[in-house]
Amino acid sequence: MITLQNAHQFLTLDPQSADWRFQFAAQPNLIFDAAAPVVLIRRGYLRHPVALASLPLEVSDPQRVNSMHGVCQEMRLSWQADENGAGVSLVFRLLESAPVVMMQLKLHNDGGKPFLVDQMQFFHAGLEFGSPADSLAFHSNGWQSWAMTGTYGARESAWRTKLRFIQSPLVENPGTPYFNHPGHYSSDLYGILGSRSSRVGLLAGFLSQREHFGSLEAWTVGKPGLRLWANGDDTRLDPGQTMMTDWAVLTPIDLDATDPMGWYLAAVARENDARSNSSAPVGWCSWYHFYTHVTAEDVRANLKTLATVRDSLPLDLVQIDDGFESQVGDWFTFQPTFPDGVEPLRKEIHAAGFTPGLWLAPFILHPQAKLVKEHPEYLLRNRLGRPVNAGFIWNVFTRALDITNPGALDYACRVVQTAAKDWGFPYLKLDFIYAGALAGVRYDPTLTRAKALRRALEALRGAVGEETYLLGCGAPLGPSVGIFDAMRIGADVAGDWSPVYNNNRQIFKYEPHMPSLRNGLQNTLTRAPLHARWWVNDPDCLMVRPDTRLTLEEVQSAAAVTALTGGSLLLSDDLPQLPPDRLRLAATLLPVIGERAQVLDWFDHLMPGHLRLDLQGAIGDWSLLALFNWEDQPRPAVLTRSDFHLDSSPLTYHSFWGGENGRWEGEELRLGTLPAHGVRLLSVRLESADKPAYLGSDLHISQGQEVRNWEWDGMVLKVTFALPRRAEGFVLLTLPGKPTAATLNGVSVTAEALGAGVYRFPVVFDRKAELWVEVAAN
Ligand code: 9PG
Repeated sequence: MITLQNAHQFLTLDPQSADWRFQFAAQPNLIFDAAAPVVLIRRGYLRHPVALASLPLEVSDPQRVNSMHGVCQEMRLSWQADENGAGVSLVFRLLESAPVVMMQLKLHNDGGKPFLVDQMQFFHAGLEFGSPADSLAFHSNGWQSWAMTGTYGARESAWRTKLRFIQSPLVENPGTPYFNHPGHYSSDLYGILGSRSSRVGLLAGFLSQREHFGSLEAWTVGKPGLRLWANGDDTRLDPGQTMMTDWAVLTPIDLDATDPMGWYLAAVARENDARSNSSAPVGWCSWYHFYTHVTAEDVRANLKTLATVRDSLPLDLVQIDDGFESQVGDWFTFQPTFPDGVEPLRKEIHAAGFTPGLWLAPFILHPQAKLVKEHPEYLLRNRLGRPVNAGFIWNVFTRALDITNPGALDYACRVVQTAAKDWGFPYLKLDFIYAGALAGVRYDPTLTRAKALRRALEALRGAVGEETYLLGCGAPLGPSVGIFDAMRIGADVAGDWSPVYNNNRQIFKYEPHMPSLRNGLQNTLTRAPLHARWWVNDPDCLMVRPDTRLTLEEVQSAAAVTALTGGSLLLSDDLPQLPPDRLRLAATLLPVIGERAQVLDWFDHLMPGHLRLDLQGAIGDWSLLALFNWEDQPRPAVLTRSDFHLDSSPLTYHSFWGGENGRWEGEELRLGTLPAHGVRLLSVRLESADKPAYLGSDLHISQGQEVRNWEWDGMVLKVTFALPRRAEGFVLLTLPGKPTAATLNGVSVTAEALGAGVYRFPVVFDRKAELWVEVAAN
């Protein structure tokens, strides 16, 4: 046996079979037993593994090496090339500073003939957690923006689209198998198999997807296990060439840590030079009211309203979505409803003091696009020479560009460059990016799908320059890190809770990736940890208008999820028609909090329902707690301290939309009924006995960030409010004595006593206000 070890972990390798096993020092019950790697290649029509077991293996002596993630112990396994020249090697690295195993596979063609690479499998491993099999769960990550992400319990089946050739091309990685029976799961890029009882998980995944789309398979039936591989996509490896995988990693996860995936997410950001300093867009988008029927006049009318209501609703971005172009694929000609194209609108948006944004879909084609007829050679095709299906969208089966064809890539680059440089848009939403990575026969057969996509994305970024803000959408996640400033991380929202098509709700109810508020919120919650690490998360638009099929409670849940997960905030209603109460609801989210909450039950429920965001400010420390009810019927609103990781200190609370407030002493806090799909959003803080405290407000969703300054001299409390807008509402203060006098900006105000030392002060101000309260000695 050969061992490689450090303070965090040790790996043992059988030099005969190349089977390996490792354990982490801090998780002695987690045992990982892996079989030797498997490399599948094709010569002609025959797919076969490189026969590693029968080839001489050389194992290097352990070495200490530097990597961008820290110092590692490294060991190299090199197999002699087989009779056709296929030579495989595997590198192990154990990180010294953290319990992390890194791995890379290499495949070299030493022979005289090319072969095709089907799959490079790192391991097929059995796992032990030292806890009952039915406590196991698997966290599955979807391939691209819209693809569902969440944790399945051992008895649950993964959600999978039933709309095979209609939806699958969009959301499923052709290299990943999808299962829909209990106990068998798959994932893209990363996945976590863990135990809900022992609270330990194992994350397996890739640090990048510049070379391959890496996939995972997990099972909880029989002996639980994991399989991890890089998809070769039948890419040709020519004589003398080497194919190297992205780095794979294995790392144990404390499921209850405040930042369970922290190491991994930061490592991916490092590995790909993520654009993680970009600011979160705040604005308006045309899609979710006007859809493809949008006109230049609609955009103008909304721009006018945005300017008019700016004092109470300060938004910045005005993004024109799909509907201006004459056809998806024909980007230089326009619909009659945009008679002068989009450049004049860009100027008007600029002149009004907003940031203009434009939607483009550079890799996908409407079958009737002129480009299809003019350049049939640009189309990605299958083995039979037929254009591949990029999914059923806009009520047609769409086509994709072969982005390895220089002419096609050049066209895509010209499209984005024209929008950025000639039309002058500083913000572009690049949609349907997956279309560049569909399975097909490519112009350049030596590029994997991931590599082809990564190169094309780099070319697009090069074409628009560093300064253009790029939002990715419908995009495979891995190759996008480092390219996009912001990324859609879930399905489209819609004016319906669950998916509907042609008025049919029942058939589509469990479609996991189709537009619907539920599907949008699902990933906004489960992919929240990616925010401000890989990019700015885009949770999709917040629809607040009253004339959808959404209840007020559903709109509040959407607002709470959007505000607490820290990503962008885009409204998408027809603003001239928006009633004042809904406008106010949206305004309370401004300015955006910009921080991401902990999703406490991310491993325990498919759709997590517990968020906690700890905040600090002039008023001290406080927390926002959100309890959601994702069930289809109302249930009692019961918050428990253990669910929110709170100790037993006495707390005070105020519920943002419900208005309930008071003390929280015991384990549970019962707050009446939580409607279906509704939320209780509470601010809670430690009770302070003899000093004034800020209990909450209805001015801003943070219930505290609106306070710039807080001064208490024992008799007078001075509170300074600052917001980038008008505000009207109330604040709740806990006072150690009766307020004898109070003024707001010098004008006397009267507090309402709510009992137990709590007083409600009406406030109305524009940007800034001073509230002075004289408190009687007790
Ligand atoms: C414009 C829209 C909006 C939206 C994008 C994207 O058929 N489909 O499954 C499907 C999925 C998503 C989709 C359209 C169709 O929406 O996410 O924000 O820009 O394109 O067409």
